[in-house]
Amino acid sequence: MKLIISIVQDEDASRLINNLMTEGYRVTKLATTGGFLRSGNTTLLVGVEDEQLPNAMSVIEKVCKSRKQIATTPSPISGTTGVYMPYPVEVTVGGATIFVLDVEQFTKI
Ligand code: 2BA
Repeated sequence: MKLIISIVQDEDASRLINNLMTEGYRVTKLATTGGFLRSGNTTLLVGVEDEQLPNAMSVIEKVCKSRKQIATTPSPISGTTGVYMPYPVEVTVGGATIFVLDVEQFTKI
């Protein structure tokens, strides 16, 4: 058995959950925050049998789109004033950041 940990954009989360559930997967949704942008994203936990992994991954790939986002990160531009200026940078976020872990044990009590 595998555990898919998939970090996706909030905009894609609802459709992804629907598609995964329609295909018979069980999903747990966590509200998470990215360390770099400090904005909300969604982490989905999906436990699957080994043979289901390729199909589950293809569902995620189909739904999750990459997008460009402007991030204003505090940056050390101090000049003579010593003031820190917000510095806008464009980053490409997603489609999905996916970790696949081996599950040692799965129990429901
Ligand atoms: P964030 O950390 O908010 O990162 C959002 C996007 O900002 C990233 O998109 C990437 O394009 C950019 N970015 C992140 N760190 C950067 C850096 N040090 N310098 C320049 N640009 C940077 P994604 O790579 O698609 O990541 C989307 C979200 O997935 C991340 O949100 C984070 O929540 C998660 N994530 C990505 N890689 C991860 C990892 N190795 N471990 C844990 N979480 C990860």
